[in-house]
Amino acid sequence: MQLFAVLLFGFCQLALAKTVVYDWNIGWVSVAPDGFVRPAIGINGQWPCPQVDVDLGDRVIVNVYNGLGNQSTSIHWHGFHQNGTSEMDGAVGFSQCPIPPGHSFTYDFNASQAGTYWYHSHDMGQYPDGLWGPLIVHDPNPPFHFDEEITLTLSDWYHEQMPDLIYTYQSAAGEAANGTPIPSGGALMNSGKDVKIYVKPNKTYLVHVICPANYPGHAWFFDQHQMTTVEVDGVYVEPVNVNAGLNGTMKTRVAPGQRMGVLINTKNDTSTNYAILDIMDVNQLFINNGIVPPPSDYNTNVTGYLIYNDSAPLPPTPVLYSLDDSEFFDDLDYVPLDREPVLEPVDHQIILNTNSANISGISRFVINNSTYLEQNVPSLYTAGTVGDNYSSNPLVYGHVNPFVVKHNEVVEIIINNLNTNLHPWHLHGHQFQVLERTQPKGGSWPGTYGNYSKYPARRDTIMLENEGYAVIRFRADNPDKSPLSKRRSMGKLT
Ligand SMILES: [Cu+2]
Repeated sequence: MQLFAVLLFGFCQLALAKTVVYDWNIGWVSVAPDGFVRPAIGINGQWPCPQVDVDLGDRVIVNVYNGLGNQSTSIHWHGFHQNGTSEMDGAVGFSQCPIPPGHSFTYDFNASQAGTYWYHSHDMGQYPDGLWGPLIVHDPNPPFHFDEEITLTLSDWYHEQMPDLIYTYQSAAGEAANGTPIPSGGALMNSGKDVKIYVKPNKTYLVHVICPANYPGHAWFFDQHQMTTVEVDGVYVEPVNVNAGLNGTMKTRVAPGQRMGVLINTKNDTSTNYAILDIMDVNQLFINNGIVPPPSDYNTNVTGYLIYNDSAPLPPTPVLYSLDDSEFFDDLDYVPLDREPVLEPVDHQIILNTNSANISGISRFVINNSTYLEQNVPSLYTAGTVGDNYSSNPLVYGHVNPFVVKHNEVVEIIINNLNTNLHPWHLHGHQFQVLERTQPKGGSWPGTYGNYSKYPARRDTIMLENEGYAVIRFRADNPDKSPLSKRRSMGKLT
C-alpha cells in the first residue's frame, strides 16, 4: 500500500507539471518611479519587469531577445540550483557569453524548488537599471496555510545609469570625484514610492519579500501587524514571529539578493490603513564609510501602505529611531523545517580573506589578494572543454579565484570580511548552512569554532558584518562548477 501511494504520488507530479513559455524582448523604456524621468530596462515594453509565477515541477522556457541596441545582457534565476542545467544559470563569464544586441538566447530549465526567488540580468552589473523581477514558485502543498499572496520588493534607485555608476565606482577619476555614490533616487518599494497594497480583512497573507537592491541592505516592517517568517531564500523554516522580541517591536531585514516568505494576518476592522516602512541600511550607506552623522537632507526611507479602506486617510509614516543590530531578528536563528543536521565532517575547507585594495589607482575587491577579472571564455565552457586532466587545475580558469571541489564533498567556507563595511555573499547552485556569523568588528576566524546550531539556518545569500567573519557549509552536490559570487557592494563589481 505504501509503495502504491508513492507511485501514485510520482504519477500525479508528472501529470500536473506543465511547460510555461515566455517570449521576452529586452528593451529600453522611459520611467519615473520617483518623478525623475530616465531610461530603464524593461521587458516587452513593460517596467517594472513582470513577476513570473510558476508551479513546482513546471518546465520553464524563456526566449530572450536582446532589443537594447547598445548593451549586451543575460538573465540569472537567483536561487535556482540549475542542477543538471548549469548552462542555464545566466551568469556571464561563468555559464554563458553575453547575449549581444539583436541576438537571442533560450533559457530552458525546471522549477524544482518552491518559494520566493527573483530573476535579474547577470551581465556588467546591469540589473539596477531595471532588468529584474520576482520569480515565485508555487507549492501545491505548502507546510502552512494562507489565503492570499502579496509581493514586496525593496530596492535602491539611481538617476544615473549603471555604466556611469561603474565608472564612478571603478576608475581613479570617478572615485576621486564621487567615491561610492549613494542612491540618488532613494529607496523604492515595489518599484515606486507611496505604493498602496490593497488587503481584505481577516485573511492570512503570504508576503514574498525580495531585496533586489544594488548596494544597501534594507530593514522593513508592517506597522502594527505581527510577521511570521515561514520561508527564507526558498528554504521552509519553522514558523517564527520575528517581531516577538523587544516587546513585539523587533524588526527584520534583508540583504541584497535575499528573500523571505512572511505571513501576516489582516485585522477585522477596516476603518484604518497601515504603513509599511522600508529603510536602507544607514550603517552601510554612511556610517561605515566615515560619513557621521549621515546627511540630514537624505531620505533613506520609503513608505507603502496596507489599504483596508480606500476612503480612510493614510497613516503617518512610522519612525525607526535606530538600526542597532540588537533591534533585528538574527537570521541565524531560523531553523529549516527539514532540520537538516549540520554537515560534517568537513572534507574541504576554503578560507577567503576579502577586502578592498588599490590596484593601479582603482579600488577593487580582492579575495586572498586577488581580484576577479571576467573571462572571455565562461568557466563552465573551460571546465567542459579542457579535458579531465586539466579541469581540476585552477590555473586553466584564469583570473577568477577558482577553487575546485570534488563531487559530494562537504565544503566549508570561512569568509573573513576585512573591509570596514557590510558585504552580502551569494552562492550559485546551492544553499549553504550558516554555522556562525560575527557581530560587526568580530574579527577574523580564530581557527576554532564557536557554538552553532545542530540544525543551522540554510540560505543562498548572507550578509557579512564589517570586519567580521562567517562560517558556511554546503555539500558540493551540483556537479558542474558553481561560482561563489561576491554580490556587488560598495559598488565594486568583483
Ligand atoms: Cu544567484
